[in-house]
Amino acid sequence: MTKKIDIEGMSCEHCVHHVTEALEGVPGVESVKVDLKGNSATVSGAVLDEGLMKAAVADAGYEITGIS
Ligand SMILES: [Cu+2]
Repeated sequence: MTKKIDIEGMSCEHCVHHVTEALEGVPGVESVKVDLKGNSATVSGAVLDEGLMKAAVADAGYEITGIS
């Protein structure tokens, strides 16, 4: 499955790197593509746990404001 995640707090490529690493560390996530201008990320994997993704991004210092 693939989900689009809205993320608040990203301002530069370092943020993109942090968010990408955070999401890649979530069990089940196979690929992550962060869109800095769109304040979003596209995440793919067999299983995507919204709670784990929210927690991982929060730990990195950003906020998931929506998942669709
Ligand atoms: Cu930054």
